[in-house]
Amino acid sequence: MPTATALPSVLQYTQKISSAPSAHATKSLISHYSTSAAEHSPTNDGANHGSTYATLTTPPAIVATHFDLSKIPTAEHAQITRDFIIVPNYLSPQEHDMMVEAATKKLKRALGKQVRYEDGHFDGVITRYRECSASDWGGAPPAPASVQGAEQKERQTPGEVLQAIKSHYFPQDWKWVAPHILELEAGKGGIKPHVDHLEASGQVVAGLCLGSTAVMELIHDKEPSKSFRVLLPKGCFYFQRDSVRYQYKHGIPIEPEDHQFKGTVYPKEKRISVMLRNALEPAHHNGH
Ligand SMILES: O=C(O)CCC(=O)C(=O)O
Repeated sequence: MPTATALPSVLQYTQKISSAPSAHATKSLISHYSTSAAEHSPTNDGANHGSTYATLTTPPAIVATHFDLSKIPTAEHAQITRDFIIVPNYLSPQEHDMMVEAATKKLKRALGKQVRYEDGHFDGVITRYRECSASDWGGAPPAPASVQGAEQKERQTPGEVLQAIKSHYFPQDWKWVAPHILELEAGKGGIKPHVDHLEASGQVVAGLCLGSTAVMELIHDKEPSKSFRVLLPKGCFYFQRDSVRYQYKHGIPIEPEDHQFKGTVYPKEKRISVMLRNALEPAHHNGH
């Protein structure tokens, strides 16, 4: 891409395994992150041709800087970093600003001119926020063949960004629910720990982080002593899936002093996330 920030290749996130197992089978195979030459073969253009999704995992260097797993048994680290993927700097600065502008416009159009922060979700999960759906961002046509898989291409519209995410990280035949824009107010905007509605979407909850750095806390639903935190810098893309999506509650601390990662408090500035969820299909519902 034409900026100094190189977009991360999906291949960095791929583990070398001999075949494409099901998501269930993959759990036992996750043992290392490989940077073998085969994965970087020039014939491999970085697009997700079907088998990549199952083998994605967060590379160790990014785990070291973006995960605090100190309250998770070591034996479970590989599973968590397979089921919570972070791609820092997914967006270039230009793409980030384009997304912020488009999301802000959409919120304004949906909610009127006035900036309005609702005090609490009907179920009390989110505080000081505003949100809307962005159904027309879902259907951007695929990029022309000459640039398909070329993660170097600057994306010009939200639809192109979301389409690139879907085609680079996920199986091509998945269906998606309409993207959702969520803005948290500076200061007291936050999200209480929750598991996303099981019947409303499938095994992936993905987000693009805009505006400011957020700290996400994930707490095991049945064993609350097991929790971990992830640092979500602005411009990152992340997703949770499978064991993390179903077994851990996720949230963003509401109290500014609790918005910390490894001892550093991150100021709670205005933050926007663009959330993507795959549609619930019986074949994808892995129970929990
Ligand atoms: O804003 C985020 O990154 C997470 C939002 C969230 O918790 C959700 O949509 O379930």
